[in-house]
Parts: sequence; structure tokens; C-alpha cells
Amino acid sequence: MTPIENLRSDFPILLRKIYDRYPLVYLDNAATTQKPRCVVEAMTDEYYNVNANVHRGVHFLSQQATDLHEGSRETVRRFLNARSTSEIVFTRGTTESINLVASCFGQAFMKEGDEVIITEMEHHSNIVSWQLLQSRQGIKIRVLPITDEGVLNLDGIGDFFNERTRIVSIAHVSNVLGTVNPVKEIIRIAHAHGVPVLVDGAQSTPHFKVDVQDLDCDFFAFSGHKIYGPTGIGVLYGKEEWLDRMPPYMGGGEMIKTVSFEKTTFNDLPYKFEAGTPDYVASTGLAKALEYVSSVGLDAIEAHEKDLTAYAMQRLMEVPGMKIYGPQDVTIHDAVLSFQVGNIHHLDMGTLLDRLGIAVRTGHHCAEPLMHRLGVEGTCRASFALYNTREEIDALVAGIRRIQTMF
Ligand code: C6P
Repeated sequence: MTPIENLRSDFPILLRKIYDRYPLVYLDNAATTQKPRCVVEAMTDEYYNVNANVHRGVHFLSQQATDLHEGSRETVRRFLNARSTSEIVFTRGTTESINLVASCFGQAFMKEGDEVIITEMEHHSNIVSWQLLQSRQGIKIRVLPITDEGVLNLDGIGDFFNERTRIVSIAHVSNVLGTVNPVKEIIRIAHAHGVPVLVDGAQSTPHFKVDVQDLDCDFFAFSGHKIYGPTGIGVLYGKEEWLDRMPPYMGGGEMIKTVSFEKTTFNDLPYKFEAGTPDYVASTGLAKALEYVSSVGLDAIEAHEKDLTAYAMQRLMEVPGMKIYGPQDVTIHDAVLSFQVGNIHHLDMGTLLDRLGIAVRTGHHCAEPLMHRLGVEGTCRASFALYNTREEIDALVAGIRRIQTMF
């Protein structure tokens, strides 16, 4: 196995000079990761040599493309340790996966006054999807609070469940605080109340091993582009017992068995939820990315990123006026660091870091309610991937110190 330090050469973009001058220091991985050569090559190869629509043709290319697409589904199944490929629905990403559950689970199992439990640290996709259901069906959204340290306090969680609670929908890892939520424990508690759980895994799958059977979650969502795969593809894992009883999300080709003007019958799982031509080239890219991550080893990635996170926390705290959000304990703080330096506006900080070739994200990070809870308008956020190095963190700290002297 290649040592993790030698993997940078798999990512051609990391050689870029920003403004023709500065080596790229890419610390915006929570927004999207860079792509290894093998992912781009697999997709190019498919377009050049295989391209045909899947599940429809009797011809050679269509069958080959179908085999690739369904093989990718099996790769995803293995990656998540799902029981069956029937439980793996391809979507456009985490956002679509969550919307699918809110819409279809909501239609099947929720009536006016029924409740969903989310948390104060959710991404907009896990808030607004439920608000849309609220405006359509009059459901209620209950919000689990976080502590000042940015973690969930499970002591009072029992009070959030009642006879109207229908589902819990929570982030595995916060994209702002880096908090790793105790989802296994939350799932255990929810199940004790007879309530299923959707886990938003957008920020967990790239960083540590996820086993949906071990978690016993009912739904799990993630995006390809955050785990070194292409944009435009993601996954919804769902237990068959739930997916079977939910209505389709969209109507169209692929999701039907028979259609007449009087009556349509729907396809088996997972195709019932996959209307229209799927992004079969992106599914190949996603499978390649998951194979790449698995060959590096998620344990090795986790150890490397934990080292980076601990090192970054320690180095950033040397900067006068530094405030880091989220838990101090790196065992529950994943590869995302949101920070604020004195009264330097996060946008100024991000813009000036960019002038040094350092890419971070600034703003509310699609988590405005969390910003309100933290009492800020936005933060600066550095987030790490397997190819980042301690030297890049040194460059970040040096950049921040240089900017500080300008204010
Ligand atoms: N967060 C970030 O910079 P999509 O856009 O569908 O791939 O993922 C949505 C999403 C859902 N949940 C969490 C926890 C997320 O972090 C994200 C995406 C990016 O933080 C873009 S806003």
C-alpha cells in the first residue's frame, strides 16, 4: 500500500500555482474534494469506449454500460456494508437523498402534527427539506439543542420523543463544527421509541469507516464529490422495509413496471426511486473513488486527518485572538475547523488567504441557524483531506499571521 504522504501525485490539480505564483493549499475539502487521476480516467474511458444508455438496450454497449453501472452499485453496497443493492439508490447527492426521504417518507408516514427531530447543527438541506414538508403537510420540526462547545447533550433527548415523533434526521459530522455526533447511540434511543433515523453522512464517509448495519440507521445519505468522486452523484441507503413502503419520488422512465393511461405499476427497489436516465458515468467515477479510498484504507485516512486536525488546532491556537468553534477533543472533532481571528471579518480573512494561494471557505456554510446559535454571521473554515500536510497547515497559520499584521 502507498504511504499516505505519497498520494498527492494522484491529484494533478495539487500542482497548480494560484495567481501563477503560489502553490495551491487546498483546505476547502468539506465543500468538495479534489479528484484522483483514476476517477477522471475511468469516466473518460467510459465516455470514449462504452457510452450507451443503461437498462434499455439489447446491444453490446448498453449491456456493458449497465454492467458497469450495476457493478458500481455493488461497490457502494460493499463500501457501506448494506445488506443488498436494493437498498442503494443513486441520487444527485446528499441534498437529493434527504429531500427524497422527507418527501416520500413524509407522504407515506407523516400527517399534520407529526414530528421530525433534527439538531441545531444541521446543514440547510436537512432543515429546508423538512420545512417544505411542513408547509405541505403541517408537520412539526423539533430541534435538539447543542451545548456551547458545539456537541449534542443526550441527557434530555428522551423528552423530545412522544407519540407524534415519526423520524429523527441528523448529521453524522457537522460541516461547521466538525463535531462527530454519537449517531449509534441516538439510533439506539430512537429505535427504543420505535422511531427510524436518517443519518446525513456528507461529512463522515470521506473521513472514517461507516457500516450501516453496525449503526443500524434506517437511511443514510452521502455525496460523491465530497469523497473524491464526481459531482452530480450521491447515494441514499435505505432499509428495504422502509423503501418498499414509500411512494416513488419522481415519475418517468426506469421507475415503472407497466404504464397505461389508467394505471401505472412501479418497478422494484431501488429503481422505483430512480426515474429517468441515471448518471451512469458518474456512478463509475463514484465507484472508482470508493475503491481508491478503500485501497488507501479509511483507517489510515482517519489517522492522518486526526493528526492534521490536532496539529492545526494546536498551531492555530498560537495565533493571538484565535477562536476555534466546536469541541476541543479531537476524538469527537473531525477534519473541519471553523475559526474567527479577533475582529477580522471572515470574508476579509478568506479573501486575503486566497491571495496567498490558500483556499478556505467563509460565510455561513449553509448552516444559518447554527450561526445564530454561535452568535456569529459567519466563520472562516479550513477542512482537510487525505492529501493535506502539516506544511500546508503551517502555511495557513503563517498566512493568518501575515494578514493579522495588516489590520
Ligand atoms: N456541505 C459545505 O461546504 P450536497 O451539496 O448535496 O453535496 O451536500 C449537502 C450537504 C448536506 N449535509 C452536510 C453535512 C453537508 O456538509 C453538505 C454540503 C458543503 O459544507 C456545501 S454547502
